[in-house]
Amino acid sequence: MEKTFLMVKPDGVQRNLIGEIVSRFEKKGFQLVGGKLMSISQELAEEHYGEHKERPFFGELVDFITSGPVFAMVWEGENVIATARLMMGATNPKDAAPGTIRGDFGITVGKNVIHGSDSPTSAEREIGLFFKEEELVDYSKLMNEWIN
Ligand code: DAT
Ligand code: MG
Repeated sequence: MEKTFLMVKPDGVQRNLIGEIVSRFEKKGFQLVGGKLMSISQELAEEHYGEHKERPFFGELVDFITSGPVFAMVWEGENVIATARLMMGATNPKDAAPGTIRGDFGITVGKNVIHGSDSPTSAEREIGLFFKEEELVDYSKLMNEWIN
């Protein structure tokens, strides 16, 4: 089953949005298979956002993501990578539709509440960066029969 890496960013944690965000993915029908509150080191931040190394906002991005705890998660479900991106909304909250997480809770691109993997390749890479194999739990819920 497809898995993705999602993370409530430091602004989302400070604003008490962990529960709201987890709740949206639970209600959608996706399954939480791993989650932890953690601080991101400078090294992990630079690795995670490596694709943006040359961008002018890279320093700001790394400073922000290491500025406070984040809530890192792995979610599982059919098409969860693309669907989670839709549920997050556009990168810049000013372009994110109402009803999406960024559309409902964000205002500026710097502090956009949530991160989500953008492809199967990045999902696998990011899950591996943040979680050990033994931190992911394989289980099934009877509820799945009513969703799929
Ligand atoms: P996303 O988080 O939607 O995958 P991204 O990978 O293009 O977006 O960029 C990663 C993060 O970098 C994004 O969530 C917020 C920040 N960012 C992106 N574009 C920016 C910009 N033009 N100015 C400042 N921060 C930016
Ligand atoms: Mg991205």
